[in-house]
Amino acid sequence: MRQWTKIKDYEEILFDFYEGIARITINRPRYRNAFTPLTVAEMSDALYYCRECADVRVVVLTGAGDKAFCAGGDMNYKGRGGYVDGKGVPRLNVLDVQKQIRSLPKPVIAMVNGFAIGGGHVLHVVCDLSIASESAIFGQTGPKVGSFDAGFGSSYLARVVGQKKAREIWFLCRQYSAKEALEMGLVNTVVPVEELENTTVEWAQRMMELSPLALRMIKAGLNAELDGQAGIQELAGDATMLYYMTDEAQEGGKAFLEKRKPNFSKLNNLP
Ligand code: S0N
Repeated sequence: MRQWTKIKDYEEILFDFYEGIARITINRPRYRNAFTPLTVAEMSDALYYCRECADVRVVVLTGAGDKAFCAGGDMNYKGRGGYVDGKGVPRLNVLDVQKQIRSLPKPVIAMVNGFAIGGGHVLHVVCDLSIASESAIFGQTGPKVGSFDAGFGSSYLARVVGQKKAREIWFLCRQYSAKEALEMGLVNTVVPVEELENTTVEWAQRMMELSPLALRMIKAGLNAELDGQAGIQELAGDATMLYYMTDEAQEGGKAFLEKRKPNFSKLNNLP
């Protein structure tokens, strides 16, 4: 039995850590882990921690209990304009979390057991990898329940499974088995439920043996192709970070502070 250590207390999520892996668990099993504005705010806070903390190398997103990964937005909170928070403000703050997952410079694995439905399905789609139990069930429901996600939930879904399949998923609002999800490339692997956590940890450990910077650049590059100027900004930000590590960039800054002309002549000029 693996010992996960609690990172921080929240009301609607669990957040714990095991040997480089931070695990965020949506903890509303009574509602099939449907998320409220608070759940989403807490996920956002935990993801921010994951970004800042150097000890976190891989993030796992999952749902509590054996019934659901996440059943999307909690419809008890749905008002006009979004899901209404404790102050009466309607929000679609899950969109911010989708962006956070996508731009986190570390791999994020969705560990899916049970239903991944609606906005919960989109959450697994935006993760870098999805590992499903044999009983996992996938699907969008928006057009059936008065909502839709025409952002990553549609466009990135289409990049993952192809345009025809993405349209089928949204236009028919069917549910798909884990086997079907694997066949359409919607998940990376399917394992018996007893092996779900072990497999997820093994995949995370495998990634932690590899160069974190290489994985970071690959993630940014894969995003950049799809995310327009925001994607390029991310990749360019990483390039800038690497440039700042060079003597060349150091010399520029140093020269300015020493009020002299920079001397870039002795530095390597690779072909
Ligand atoms: C998940 C389903 C298939 C499970 O069925 P099952 O096992 O038969 O359980 P149930 O008896 O149905 O459920 C158990 C209890 O859990 C409650 N519950 C389940 N899902 C939700 C939910 N989403 N909100 C609130 N409660 C939920 C049930 O009501 C039940 O409670 P009791 O015991 O009191 O009866 C099945 O539950 C199901 O189909 N659920 C609904 C799934 C769904 O349609 N989700 C989509 C919701 N909308 C979004 O996700 C939108 C996301 C979003 O925020 C967004 C993001 C970007 C852009 C736009 C949007 C947007 O607003 O659309």
